[in-house]
Amino acid sequence: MKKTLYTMCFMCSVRCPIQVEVENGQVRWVQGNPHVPGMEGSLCPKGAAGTSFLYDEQRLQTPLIRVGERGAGQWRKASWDEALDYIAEGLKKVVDTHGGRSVALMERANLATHVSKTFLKAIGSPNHVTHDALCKGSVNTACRSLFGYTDADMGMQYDKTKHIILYGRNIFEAVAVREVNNLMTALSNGAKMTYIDPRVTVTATKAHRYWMIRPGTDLALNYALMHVILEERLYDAAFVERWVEGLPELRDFVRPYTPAWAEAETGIRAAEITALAREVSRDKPSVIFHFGYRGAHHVNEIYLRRSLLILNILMGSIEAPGGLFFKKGPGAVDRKPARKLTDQELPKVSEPRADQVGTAKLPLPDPAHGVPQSLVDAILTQTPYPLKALFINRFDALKSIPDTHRTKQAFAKLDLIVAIDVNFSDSAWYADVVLPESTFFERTDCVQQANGLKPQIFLRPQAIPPIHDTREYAIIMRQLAERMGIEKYFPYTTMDELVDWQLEPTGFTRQDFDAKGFVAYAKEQLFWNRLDGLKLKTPSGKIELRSSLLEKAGFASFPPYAAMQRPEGDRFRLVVGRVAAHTHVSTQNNPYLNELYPENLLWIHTRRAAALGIKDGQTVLVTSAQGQGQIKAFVTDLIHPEAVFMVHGFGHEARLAARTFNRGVSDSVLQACLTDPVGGSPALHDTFVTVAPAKADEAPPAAKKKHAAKRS
Ligand SMILES: Nc1nc2c(c(=O)[nH]1)N[C@H]1C(S)=C(S)[C@@H](COP(=O)(O)OP(=O)(O)OC[C@H]3O[C@@H](n4cnc5c(=O)[nH]c(N)nc54)[C@H](O)[C@@H]3O)O[C@H]1N2
Ligand SMILES: Nc1nc2c(c(=O)[nH]1)N[C@H]1C(S)=C(S)[C@@H](COP(=O)(O)OP(=O)(O)OC[C@H]3O[C@@H](n4cnc5c(=O)[nH]c(N)nc54)[C@H](O)[C@@H]3O)O[C@H]1N2
Ligand code: SF4
Ligand SMILES: [Mo]
Repeated sequence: MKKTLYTMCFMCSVRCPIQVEVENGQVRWVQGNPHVPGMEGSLCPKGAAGTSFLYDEQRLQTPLIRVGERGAGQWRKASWDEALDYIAEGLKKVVDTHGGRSVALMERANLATHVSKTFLKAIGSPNHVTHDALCKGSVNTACRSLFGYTDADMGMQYDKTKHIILYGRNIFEAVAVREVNNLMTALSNGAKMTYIDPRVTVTATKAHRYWMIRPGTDLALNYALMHVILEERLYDAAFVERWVEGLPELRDFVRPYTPAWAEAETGIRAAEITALAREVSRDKPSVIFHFGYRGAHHVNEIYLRRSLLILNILMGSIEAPGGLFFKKGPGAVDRKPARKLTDQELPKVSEPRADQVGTAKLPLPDPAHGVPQSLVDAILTQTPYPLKALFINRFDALKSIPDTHRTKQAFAKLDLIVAIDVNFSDSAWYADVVLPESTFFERTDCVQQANGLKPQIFLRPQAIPPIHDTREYAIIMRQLAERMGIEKYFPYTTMDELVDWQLEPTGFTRQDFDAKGFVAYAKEQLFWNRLDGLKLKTPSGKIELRSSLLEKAGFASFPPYAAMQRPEGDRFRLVVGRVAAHTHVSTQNNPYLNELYPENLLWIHTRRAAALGIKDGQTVLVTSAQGQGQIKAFVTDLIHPEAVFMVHGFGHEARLAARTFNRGVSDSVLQACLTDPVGGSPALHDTFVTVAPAKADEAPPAAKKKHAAKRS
C-alpha cells in the first residue's frame, strides 16, 4: 500500500513543509512540499537525512528510569505507566514541600509550547523558559524597543529584495530552505549581496562584496554607515518624516562616528564603507539589512540589533516590497487563529519568575520566553526561592547554555530531572527519567498558525505509527496532568481531538489540509500602506529610535560606542556557528550526517598557527577560564587572526549516542555565561581562549572540565 501525504520536517525547528511517500508502513521518500512557493521539492541535507533518523536504532525507544548515579548512564527500561507514576510521585513531593513554583520547564519553543505553559500554570509555577533568549533574545527586545512588536512578528521579503546585507547571517550554511530559495530568486533577478564576517563562509563566496571584519566591531561599522546616510541625506525622507521619533538625536549621536573612525575599529576601508552607504541607498526601499540570527554574541548585543533595524528604517524598507514586513494574522481578514490551551481560563500565578525577568535585574527580556541562563543561576543559588524539579523538553540545557560545568552544578541542586527527547541528549544522560517522544514522522502535532504576508495554517499529521514505545508530548503531558489532578485543562485524549479543538474557531477542518498540507486565510499578500497605515505598537505610535521602552527601564537609547576588549597576547576570541549538515546539538549522531561531518575543527589563522607551532590537522588543546578540550586544527587564511572558530554542537557525553560520543569539543564547556542585561541574550563570543599543540601523551580528543564536575 502506497500513500502520499503532506507534513512538516523537524530535523531542525524551521519546520519546512514536506511531502512524504509511505509504502507498506515505511517512509520511502521525503521532499519539499511542491505546493509551497520556495519549497518546490527542496530539502536541506538534514531534512534529507530524516529517514536515517527515523530508522536509527540509537534513538530513544522506551521510557527509562535512572538506576546509577546521575550521568553514569545506568538505566532500567520502564513502561509508560511506571515512568509517569514515578514522575508524578516525585513532582507531588516537590510541590507539597516547596510549592508549585519550585517546578521549572525548559524547552525549545515548539508547536506544543502552549501545552507546557498550561501544565505549569495549572500547578502554580511561573517558571517556563524557552530557548529564545539563547538564540535571539536581544533581537526580540530590539524589535520591541523600536516597533512594539517582537522579531517573531516580523519577516523579510527575500525574493523581491534588490540588496541584502548580511552580518554573519550565514544564510547558505545556517539554512532555512525557503529563505535560501527565495534569496536565490532575487539574486538571479540581479539583486546584490554584501556579506560581512570574520570568516570566509560559503555565503561569503557567493557575495558581490565580502568584508572580513574584525570580530565584535559590527556596531562601529553601522554607526559609520548611519553617519554617511544622515550627513549625505541618503535616507527615505518621506518615510522617516512620517514615522520616526528621534531622528535629530540619532543625527547628533552618529556625527563623530565617521568612516575613517570605523576603519580603525573594523579594519574595513573608509572609502568602501561610504561606497556601500551610497550604493544601498540607490536601491531603497527594497533593501534588507538582515537583523536576525547570530543574535547572541556580545554583552551589548541589543545595540547592534537596534543599529541594524535603524538602517532598515532609514532606508524606508518597512512594509516595502523586498524589505521588512510585519506578519499579518487572521485578524487582518476578520478571521480567527487556531486556539491554544493557554486561551482557556487558567489559574493565575502571582509568584515572581525565578529567572528574574520583569524585575530590576532583567526588566526587558520577553516574559513569554524568559532567560534560560538566568534560570540556571536561580537553580544554582536556590534564590529567590527553592527550585527542585526540572522538565527539559526538546532542549539540551547542558549543551545549549554556556558553561556546562555551571549548569551541571545547578542540576545537582534538583530533586527531579525529567528529559523528553528523541535522542540521547547530554541533558537526558544526566536526567532521572527519560521520556521518548515519537519522531515527527510518527506523530500528529499541534497546529502551526503561520502568520506572514499571507496568514496560513500548517499541520503535521502522523505519516506512520510509532516504531517503538514512544508517545506525543501533548499526550504525555495530558497523562501526567491526570496523575496530578489537573486534567481539566487538557480537553483531549488523542492528538486528533486536540487538533480539532484547536482548529474549531478557524473555520477549517483537518480534511481541508489533505490537498496541499496547508490552508491560507487570504489569496493576496497583505501589506500595510507604508505612508499612512502602519499599526505600530509603541507608546507614541511611531518608530521609536529614542525608545521609551529602554529609557523607562533606565537604559540609554544611544549609549556612546564602547570598543570590545581585544584578545591580548596569545589569546583568541572564540567564535562559533553552524554547518549545513547539522542542527545545533541534535544531529551529530545521525548515521548519514555523522558520516558527512563527524567532528568539529578549530579554524585558526595561518600566521597565528605558525607562531604557536601548530600545523593543519594537528590536535590542539583549547583552554578558557571555564574549561578545555582537544580538537583538530584547521589552519587557514580564511579567518581573521584575532578569532578562532568552531562549529557548535559537538563533544557529546552520552555514551549511548555512540557515533558522536566524545567526538570534537563542545563550545559550551569553554564559554563563559555572560548576558546582555538589556536584551537577555548570552554573549557567546565574549570568551577568550588559548590554543596550544596537544601533548602526545595526553588523553584522546575529548572535552574536559577544568574543575572536576561534581556528580550528584
Ligand atoms: N554554546 C552555545 N549555545 C547555544 C548556541 C551556540 O551556538 N553555542 N546556539 C543557540 C541557538 S541559536 C539556539 S536556537 C539554541 C538551540 O538549542 P536546543 O534547542 O537545545 O538545540 P537543538 O539541537 O535544536 O535541540 C535540542 C534537543 O531537541 C531534541 N529533539 C529534536 N527533535 C525532537 C522532537 O521531536 N521531540 C523532542 N522532545 N525533542 C527533540 C534533540 O535531540 C536535542 O537533544 O542553542 C543556543 N545555545
Ligand atoms: N544547518 C543549520 N542551519 C540552521 C541551524 C542549524 O543548527 N543548522 N540553526 C538555525 C538557527 S536556530 C539559527 S539561530 C540560525 C543561525 O544562523 P546564522 O546566525 O546565520 O549562523 P551562525 O552559524 O550562528 O553564524 C555565525 C556566523 O557569524 C560569524 N561571526 C562571528 N563573529 C562575528 C562578528 O563579530 N561579526 C560578524 N559580522 N560575523 C561574525 C561566524 O564566523 C559565523 O560564520 O541558523 C538556523 N539554521
Ligand atoms: S531547514 Fe532542513 S532540517 Fe530544517 S526543517 Fe527545513 S528541510 Fe528540515
Ligand atoms: Mo537559534
